[in-house]
Amino acid sequence: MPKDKFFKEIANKTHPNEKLVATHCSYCGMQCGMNLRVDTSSNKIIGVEPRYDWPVTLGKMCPKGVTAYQQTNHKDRLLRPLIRDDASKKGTKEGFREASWEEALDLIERRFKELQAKHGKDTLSVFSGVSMTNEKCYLTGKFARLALQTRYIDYNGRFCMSSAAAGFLRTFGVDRGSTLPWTDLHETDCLFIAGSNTAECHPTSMFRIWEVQNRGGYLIVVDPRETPLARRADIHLDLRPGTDLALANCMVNLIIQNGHADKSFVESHTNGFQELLEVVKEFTPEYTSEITGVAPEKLIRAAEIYGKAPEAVVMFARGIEQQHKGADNVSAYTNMALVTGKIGRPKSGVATFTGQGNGQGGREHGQKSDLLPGYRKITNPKHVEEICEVWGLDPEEMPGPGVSAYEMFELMEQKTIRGLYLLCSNPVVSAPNVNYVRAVMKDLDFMVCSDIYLSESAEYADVVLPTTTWAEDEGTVTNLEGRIIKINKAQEPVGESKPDWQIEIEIAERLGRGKYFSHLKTAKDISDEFRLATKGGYADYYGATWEKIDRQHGVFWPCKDEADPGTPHMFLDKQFYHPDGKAKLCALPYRPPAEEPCETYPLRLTTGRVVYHYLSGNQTRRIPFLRDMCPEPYVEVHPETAAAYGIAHEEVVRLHTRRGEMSCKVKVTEAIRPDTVFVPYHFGHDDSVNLLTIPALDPMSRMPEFKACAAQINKLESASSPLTKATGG
Ligand SMILES: Nc1nc2c(c(=O)[nH]1)N[C@H]1C(S)=C(S)[C@@H](COP(=O)(O)OP(=O)(O)OC[C@H]3O[C@@H](n4cnc5c(=O)[nH]c(N)nc54)[C@H](O)[C@@H]3O)O[C@H]1N2
Ligand SMILES: Nc1nc2c(c(=O)[nH]1)N[C@H]1C(S)=C(S)[C@@H](COP(=O)(O)OP(=O)(O)OC[C@H]3O[C@@H](n4cnc5c(=O)[nH]c(N)nc54)[C@H](O)[C@@H]3O)O[C@H]1N2
Ligand code: SF4
Ligand SMILES: [Mo]
Repeated sequence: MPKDKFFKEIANKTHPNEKLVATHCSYCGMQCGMNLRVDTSSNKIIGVEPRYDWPVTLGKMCPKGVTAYQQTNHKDRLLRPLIRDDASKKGTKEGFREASWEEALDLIERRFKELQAKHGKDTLSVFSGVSMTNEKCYLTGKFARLALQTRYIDYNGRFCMSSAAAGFLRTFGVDRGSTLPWTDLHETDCLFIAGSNTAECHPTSMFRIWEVQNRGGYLIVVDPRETPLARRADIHLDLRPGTDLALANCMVNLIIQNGHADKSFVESHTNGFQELLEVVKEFTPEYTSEITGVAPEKLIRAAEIYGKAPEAVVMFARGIEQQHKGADNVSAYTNMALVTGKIGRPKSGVATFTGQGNGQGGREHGQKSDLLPGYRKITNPKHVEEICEVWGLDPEEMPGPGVSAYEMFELMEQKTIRGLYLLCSNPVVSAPNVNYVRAVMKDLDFMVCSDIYLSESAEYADVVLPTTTWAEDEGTVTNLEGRIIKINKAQEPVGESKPDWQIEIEIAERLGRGKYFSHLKTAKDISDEFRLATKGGYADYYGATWEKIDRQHGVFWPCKDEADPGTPHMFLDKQFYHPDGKAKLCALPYRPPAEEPCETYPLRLTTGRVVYHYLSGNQTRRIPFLRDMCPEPYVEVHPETAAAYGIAHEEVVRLHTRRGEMSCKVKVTEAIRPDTVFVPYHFGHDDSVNLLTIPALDPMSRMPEFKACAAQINKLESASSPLTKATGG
């Protein structure tokens, strides 16, 4: 009996009063397969089971995944719209009252129209996120450009995947996060993983990574902390935060010196080798060790192992990307694969661990300030014409490019932007330098927030709209492999909540723009228009019908038509997406982090995640098990550093940077460099480490440098020293 059928039959037999809805997790880019258990008398979700038939994750899930189902019928769900009557209470949970949809939408219509009449169309902005289906992401881009008619839209992927996107675009001419399917990973001979806490952030990748080692292959990890992944590594390159560019250049230099470059591949399929050689030759193990703090012998050994491995995959995540040279880091690590020709074939390649559930699809179809569906450029007249044809729009009417996520806040401060439609993001927790972000959001003329719960950001809104969880609607998302998969609806929306696409269409109609939206009655209608809008773009989804996704366990883009099965492996024909078909080797001189430690701020602060929480924590902090396991932020400090400052394990300390301050408990651990401290960022209000982070943006990707800034740590009794007062936020 075929495996799928076997499991389907078991499911039906063992659950007489339940139905199972095959779907995927709401959270990270792994998109683990799961069956939601639905009680057939109440039609409510009551639990979850793993999906063994899902080829990527084979029945595995992490602590967030097994509790994700608890979100939908959670007591904190927003059930009706809220209107703020008391503007003086902005920035708190107070001052709201429940309202009907009619009243809430009337108010939005009136305020949007007033603002635009007075200040022009571009006075409104959209800030969105990618925990939404492709259909919603697509519609949100269309909503900004056609309903609000504004140029200002950007999204939380700017804080997440934008450096990977910019680096891949420059190197390959295309941005698909992985050049190969995950089902290849365990068969490679060497995994070189930089800046990824895989065991906590993409836990269901781990069985493949361990399998590489079990088969005699190697794991090399680059991380300032000894994460669970680094602990298992054959080599752990424990660098100083923000110094990856030097380390990557050193790897390439040694690979070439060791004779492990593939000369014929380099000649036939790449440009820029001579320039690369000029830049990397300076990065000897000794010089690189001075910059990175990694022992020269370890650098030598790592380059040798990667260079010799018959098949190898270079992987990375936000550790290297969330730097003000994140796009350069991406291209620099990708140089390793290109110089050795270990790309464009099974079991070898390059992959970034895409973050959010739809971090890949959500960045391709028009939520980014300069992009239109199918990864088309809004600055390219031909691309604009192609989309206008689908939308029935005069190209003259297409708004131009906007600005990046953090830069939108700067335009709010300057009053270029006065209105905000925020959905699917919680920037007062997750943007850098949140003291500033909170101040400008408080000062907006009018703000709408759509969420499933009252988030910290919703506290700044004038109108809060209740929307649906991932389990109350259907559509597609694109996982970290570039595989388009189907999310299925398990229950009806709670209370009066509505899917984001429906809310956007209703607002569009009220703004007199219904002719572009009213034909879209269901998620499937949007899917059909969306696939058509991507046709001919390089992120082509046209052939990825829902029926094909079901039949094939997902469809990898590009997928041009009904006959095309999709593209699990990129570049098999050694054709890259630049006009000459070659990939670009990038020569990238080293630059230090934007803010280096100094006498006043002597430590390097880096930030990131724990396994129990997701992003701003607005979802996971409400799940009892996850909250109990990690109730509050903490700072990881090396024992030597703790001793030097006279601070003890679990003592509460105050952290300061040039932008702000926060208190939290100390976790003394040897799993971090003595010159570095780490704080997870999943907490709101005074517990947000983004009070401290620096908004230094990468010039190419506009990614903030979440991963490195200069900080001081103080015992509590000295926390209000003159120094602190002079510099605190
Ligand atoms: N549990 C959990 N899983 C998640 C998420 C979550 O919030 N929680 N979020 C999802 C999302 S959206 C994302 S983007 C991904 C993020 O996934 P990851 O990028 O794996 O997570 P981070 O914790 O941000 O950072 C990864 C590692 O980078 C290291 N690092 C810090 N500075 C540097 C540096 O300068 N160089 C190098 N080489 N490493 C450095 C940190 O020590 C950390 O171990 O996870 C996804 N999965
Ligand atoms: N210091 C520091 N800061 C960081 C990072 C870091 O490593 N360090 N990482 C950055 C990264 S990689 C990311 S991805 C960002 C993410 O940061 P955010 O964009 O703030 O991410 P979330 O917490 O997922 O916010 C999503 C919000 O939308 C709600 N929501 C969920 N589903 C839906 C839906 O379908 N519709 C609507 N309307 N709402 C929904 C959730 O309840 C939540 O309030 O944070 C960034 N910030
Ligand atoms: S690994 Fe990611 S997708 Fe899988 S269960 Fe955990 S959070 Fe969900
Ligand atoms: Mo992310």
